[in-house]
Amino acid sequence: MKELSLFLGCLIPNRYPGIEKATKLVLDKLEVKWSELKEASCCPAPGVFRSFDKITWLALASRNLVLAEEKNTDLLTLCNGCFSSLLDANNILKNDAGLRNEVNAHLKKINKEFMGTIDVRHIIEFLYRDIGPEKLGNSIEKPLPLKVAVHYGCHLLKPTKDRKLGGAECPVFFDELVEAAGATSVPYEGKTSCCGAGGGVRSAMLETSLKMTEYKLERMKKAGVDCIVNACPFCHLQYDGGQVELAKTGKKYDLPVVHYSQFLGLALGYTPEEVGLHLNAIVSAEFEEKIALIQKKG
Ligand code: 9S8
Ligand code: 9S8
Ligand code: COM
Repeated sequence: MKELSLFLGCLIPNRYPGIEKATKLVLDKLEVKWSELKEASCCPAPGVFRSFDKITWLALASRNLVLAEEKNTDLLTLCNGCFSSLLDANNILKNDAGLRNEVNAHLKKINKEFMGTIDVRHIIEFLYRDIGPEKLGNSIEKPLPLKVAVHYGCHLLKPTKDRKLGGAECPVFFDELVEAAGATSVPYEGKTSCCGAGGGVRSAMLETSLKMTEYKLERMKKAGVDCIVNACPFCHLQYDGGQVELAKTGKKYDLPVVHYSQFLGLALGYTPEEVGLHLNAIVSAEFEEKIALIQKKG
């Protein structure tokens, strides 16, 4: 495996920089070699660009892929949308000479060429396949005995054929990582369904997207969980900001939202503030106290 370049995308630096910080802390602690990917652009968001114009999507994605090729590193994404866009574009361009030539004609104008020499990873997929739940479990310093609603998100799972993570109906890999941190992944109805944000739904039809979020939140709440753990800053935003939007219509959930990098960071002994939980819209003093207590004891 090559070393990793961090691909942050748009949402993490702009909305939830704590996810970036937590990821860096966690990678360093696990002694994973990484570096920044300078001059990257939007991946671009698959649900928007890919749906409207395939060549524009591929051209923009290929530029990001080439930046990693030039460093001879694989790309590590922390977002399902970025993973989907870059992984799928990389596979298409590696396998379709016609599209590759078309895209390379665009890249030539900026003196770049797609070669197809690197792989695209997702932090969950990387931790699961390259480190593994068992080894990860052994490095946990402060096991978190919490009840968790795991939210996979659509683009981490589908299309399944290139993701090397098993099927999309009853996935287990993310639950295993959450349990490796000492928590219990609680089953709930509609677990693999969408948070409501993706595919431009949040931007174009906020009310519809919030209905989908409400569907999920109701079922998570009913399952009696302490928090939601996700793998994608867009899902993170939808659950966190969505709860604020839903509260305006009298629906209160107060469920803390945690990206897995942050969750793992807590289990490795970093404080809620160090992993950026205070940057969420929904800040639960009760949850943070619980973590502090666990960490003091553990
Ligand atoms: S970049 Fe621009 S909008 Fe976003 S975060 Fe993830 S998907 Fe890729
Ligand atoms: S789920 Fe459906 S399209 Fe997606 S991955 Fe992140 S945002 Fe939430
Ligand atoms: C969701 C990304 S993670 S997109 O809105 O479908 O592009």
